[in-house]
Amino acid sequence: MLSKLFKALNQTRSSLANTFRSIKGEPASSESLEMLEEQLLMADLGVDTVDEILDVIKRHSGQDFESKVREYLLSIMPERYNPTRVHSPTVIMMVGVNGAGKTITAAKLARVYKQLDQNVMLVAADTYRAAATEQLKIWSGRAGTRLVCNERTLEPSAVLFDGLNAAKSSQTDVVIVDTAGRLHTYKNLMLELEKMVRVIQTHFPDFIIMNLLTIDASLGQNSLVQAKEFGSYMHLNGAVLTKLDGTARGGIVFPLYKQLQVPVLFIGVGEDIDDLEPFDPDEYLDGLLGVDEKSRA
Ligand SMILES: Nc1nc2c(ncn2[C@@H]2O[C@H](COP(=O)(O)OP(=O)(O)OP(=O)(O)O)[C@@H](O)[C@H]2O)c(=O)[nH]1
Ligand SMILES: [Mg+2]
Repeated sequence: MLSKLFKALNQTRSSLANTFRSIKGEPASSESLEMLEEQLLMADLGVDTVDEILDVIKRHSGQDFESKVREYLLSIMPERYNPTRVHSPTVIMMVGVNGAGKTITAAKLARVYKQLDQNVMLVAADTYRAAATEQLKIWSGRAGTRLVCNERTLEPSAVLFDGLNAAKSSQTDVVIVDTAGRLHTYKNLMLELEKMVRVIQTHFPDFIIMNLLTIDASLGQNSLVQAKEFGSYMHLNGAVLTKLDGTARGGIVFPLYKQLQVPVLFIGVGEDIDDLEPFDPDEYLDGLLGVDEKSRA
């Protein structure tokens, strides 16, 4: 059976795999290498990684370079993420720009941890967008988890505080906090996030904090700027790459990790509650390069 991740990488793969195939088994011409370079850059793998891939191909020209390329890519990727290793209690802060997929991913994550028999709670700390709490209420129903919200306050730290207090008194393992979308250039909003993290550190020191940046895969290189900026206000433990199913630009995993040391931990592969996968480098490479396509079909 084809995995959801493999399917979600369909568009990225079809542009890359065809180009790889076209230079297979022959001495690579400069024209074909140029075409490959263009495709790899368009898929967001980043200049350094693309240069290195081209070097690997040149070194193995006319031979089976695919396995060498795969070997190289595996060596520069984040490890497989294992959500079963989550510490109890953990608070996951969902941060990112507007519309990246934070709210839906928060609910998808709640579902992942619930299925691992964790006691999970969602916290609606987006006090800016009118319909945000309503949206999370619907999605917490789909995830089958509890939700803490307070529509009478506009102070996200206050909702966070209430949520963590409730989590503490109910032996909650994983608290997932939805926050408002914010542009990384809005200093006051970024400082507000910093404050929320400080509230946890000061008042709830037992909680392990996991700051997760939600990134829309179709935004391309702009995601690196976002990661850098968010990372200057808070330690980013990892990223969730969403909407991989709707883009041919699935390669941002590489520069995020190589340049900024932000590992992708989860991948969003659709709009349903179950459309979230822990990051697995082997599966990801299968999906990206289509190397094992025949054996999987
Ligand atoms: N196809 C696809 N759509 C996604 C995925 N993740 C999120 N979306 C869609 O992206 C849109 C925005 O999702 P939200 O979760 O509301 O995004 P947000 O970051 O909370 O947005 P704000 O709160 O306004 O900042 C919705 O239409 C989602 O269905 C994904 O993995 N695949
Ligand atoms: Mg939201």
